[in-house]
Order: sequence, then structure tokens, then C-alpha cells
Amino acid sequence: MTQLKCASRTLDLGRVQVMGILNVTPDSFSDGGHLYRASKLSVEQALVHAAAMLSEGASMIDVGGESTRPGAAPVSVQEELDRVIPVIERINAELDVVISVDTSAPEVIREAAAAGAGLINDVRALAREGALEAVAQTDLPVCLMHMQGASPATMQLAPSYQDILAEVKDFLQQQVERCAVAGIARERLVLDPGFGFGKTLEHNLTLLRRMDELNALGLPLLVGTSRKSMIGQALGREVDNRLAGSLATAALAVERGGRIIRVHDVAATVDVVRMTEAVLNGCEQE
Ligand code: 7PM
Repeated sequence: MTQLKCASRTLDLGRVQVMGILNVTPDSFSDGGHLYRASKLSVEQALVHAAAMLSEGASMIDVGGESTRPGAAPVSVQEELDRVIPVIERINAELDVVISVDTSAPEVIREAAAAGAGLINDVRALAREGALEAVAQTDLPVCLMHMQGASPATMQLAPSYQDILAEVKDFLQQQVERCAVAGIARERLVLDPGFGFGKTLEHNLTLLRRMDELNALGLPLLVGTSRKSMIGQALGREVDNRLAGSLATAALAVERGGRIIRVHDVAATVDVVRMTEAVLNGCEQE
């Protein structure tokens, strides 16, 4: 079965793994404003949240310091470093969990690896100058995500596809080849269709319905639909009422071959994942 080597820890992708989302952007705490610095308090809050998700069954924690919200203001590299590095160091020192870092910046990739990160998660699929080389110089795995449009700031302006599955698949295949050329071993790659990144509701629904077609790429799939607007739009729910909708997409993603499920609500998702796996595989393997 596929093992993913994440720095000092190894993940068994023979079972579906749940990745808990840990936001360290200022809007996720009460600091507000643009002069945010990782205070002792915010690092402590992040550690408590990470520990809670670990106890609920997450095996990975995704630390993100850059808001990827459509239309969000760009964050300086220094600000991103100030937000995420102290949190990665603290979690690495205190908890037995794989730390993923949601970043596109080569400086953050390098410093996060040195601070104990176990996986690089880049919504821009290493498109930023120097990012591919930065990952190649570590031995960490990397998640390559599909996005239509150059950045989260513009991606939702007019999403358009002839055949979304074919286009997402071609894009991801091209990124796999680009990584091979840069010397990033295939065993280090995780792929992600990028729900909500340059996609309408109908695109997102089709992408999930036909996600099994991406298994032909032969690499583990990471899926992030948790609380996203596709659920809000389909159900008419605000962001704080999207748990049931998120769980439905998690079950469907597991059925279609998703190997890592990225979520806010870890405990409920772990139950859905275990139950879905029990139905798919039987209960022999515990
Ligand atoms: C605001 C809007 C804040 C959207 C955060 C988001 C993914 C990701 C994100 C994903 C991978 C969210 C997104 N989404 N990384 N980072 N896959 N690999 O809803 O789908 O979490 S940020």
C-alpha cells in the first residue's frame, strides 16, 4: 500500500487520512488588521486547536498563513513567515502529527521544511518563481492543486471549461511531468482537483461526480470541499451551517478514491470516512 514519507513521519495512504485545517490568518483570530504578528497567545491558540483535531483523529494539520479567499489582498512573504513558522515549530515540538503548510512562496517552503513541516500544500501547484526548485531541494512530498486563473484574486471571474475532468486531468498530468523534470520523485506527489478554485457550482458538482477519472493518474488524491461555497450554493446555507453538506461530499470523495480529506470538522469527518471505508472494504482489516 502507498506510504507517503513526510519528513520524520510516514502516512499510510492505504487508509484514508483526515487533514485538519488550521488557519493562522489574522481574520481567523481577533487580532484583525494588517500588522498581525504571531503573538504568544495566537501560537498557543493554534496549538490547542491542532491538539484538538489530532485527538479527533486527524493525522495531518494544514497550516495556512495566506488567505486564499477569492479577492483576498496579497500577503507579504515576511508576514506569511511570521504567521506560520512559529506555529509549525510549536506543533512539531508538541504533537505527533504531520504538518502540512499551505503556501506558494519559496522562502516559506524552505523555512517551513526547516521548522518541521512534513508536506508542502500549494494551491498554485509550484507556479511561483523558485517554488519548484525550493521543493526539489527538500525531500518533502507536495500537493499539486488545479486552479483555473492565475490566482485566487481572479479565479472566480469567469470560470469556463469544455470538459472540466479532461482539463483538470491534463493540467495535473503536466504538473507531474514538470516535477519529474525538476527531480521531484513521483512518490512525493499528491494531486488535488481544487474544488472552488476557478469553478462554478456546476463545475464543482461535475468534478466530484466524476472524480474517479483522476485515479488514472495513479497518484493519491487530496480533496478539499469543507464548508466551501459549492455547499452553500447547493443547499442555501451560510458558512456556519455547512457540516452535513460537507460530510456528504467527504463520503462521495472517499467512494471515488480520495485518500486525504481536508476539513474543518475533524471528528464528524473521521466517522464518515471510517464508515464509508467499512462499506467499501468490509470490516476484515479492523
Ligand atoms: C477562504 C476561502 C479561505 C477559501 C480559505 C479557502 C484547498 C486548499 C484551500 C483545497 C488544497 C478553503 C480555502 N482550499 N489546499 N487550501 N485543497 N490542497 O476553503 O481545496 O479552505 S483554502
